[in-house]
Amino acid sequence: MLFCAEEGVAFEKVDVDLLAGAHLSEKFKQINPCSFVPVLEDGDLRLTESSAILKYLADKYESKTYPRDLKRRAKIHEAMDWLNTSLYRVMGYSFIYPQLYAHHRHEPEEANRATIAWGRERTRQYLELLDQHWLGNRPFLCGDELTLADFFGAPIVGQLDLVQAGLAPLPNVARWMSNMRELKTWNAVHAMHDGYAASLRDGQFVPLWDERSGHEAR
Ligand SMILES: N[C@@H](CCC(=O)N[C@@H](CS)C(=O)NCC(=O)O)C(=O)O
Repeated sequence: MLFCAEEGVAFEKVDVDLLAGAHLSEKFKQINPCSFVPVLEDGDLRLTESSAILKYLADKYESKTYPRDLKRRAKIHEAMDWLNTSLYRVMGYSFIYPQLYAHHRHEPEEANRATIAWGRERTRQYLELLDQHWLGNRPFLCGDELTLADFFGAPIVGQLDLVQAGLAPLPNVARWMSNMRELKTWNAVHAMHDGYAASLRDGQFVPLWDERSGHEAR
């Protein structure tokens, strides 16, 4: 949605109420048997997997953020693959989601706590890699220019808002996220996310950082 908003790609949005389990319904499984959003429908094309959808749209609309040069593209794919298969897997499915969503909780409660403790350690390691290796002192994930990898990665990292985990111990990630949050459509695209985060304000979550690190900073 952020990519489409920034690049002026018009689309019709169909909400799927994950909290009500709409993605698990037979009706939705006809559309995506894997029960995940997002799904793109473009004429006779039905496409799942967020990374594949972004690449398709960027190619279709010849976005500058997805240069055709073979080696630059390879680096964009590398960052997107790492974000999707490493950072997002542990941060989403082993740290954030088991704290938020009933259908991602492990049973018994002790197993859930252990999953979150494991996910917390791994999330910290991966966020430190994002800070020091993937970003370093570069403005964006693949260098000086905003690319598709930033569109993919920043909303993933933004999910830390939901469990009130800040970025204070990660100066490069904090700087990058603050630049991404300056994109002209960021706030509009994230209105629902921000409302959800606000509704969780009184929740008790496992702190990602030790108290001293100051987990308040966004
Ligand atoms: N590999 C899929 C994963 C997508 C994914 O995890 N989507 C989440 C929402 S962000 C979802 O649909 N979750 C369903 C659930 O939590 O059961 C992709 O990249 O599109």
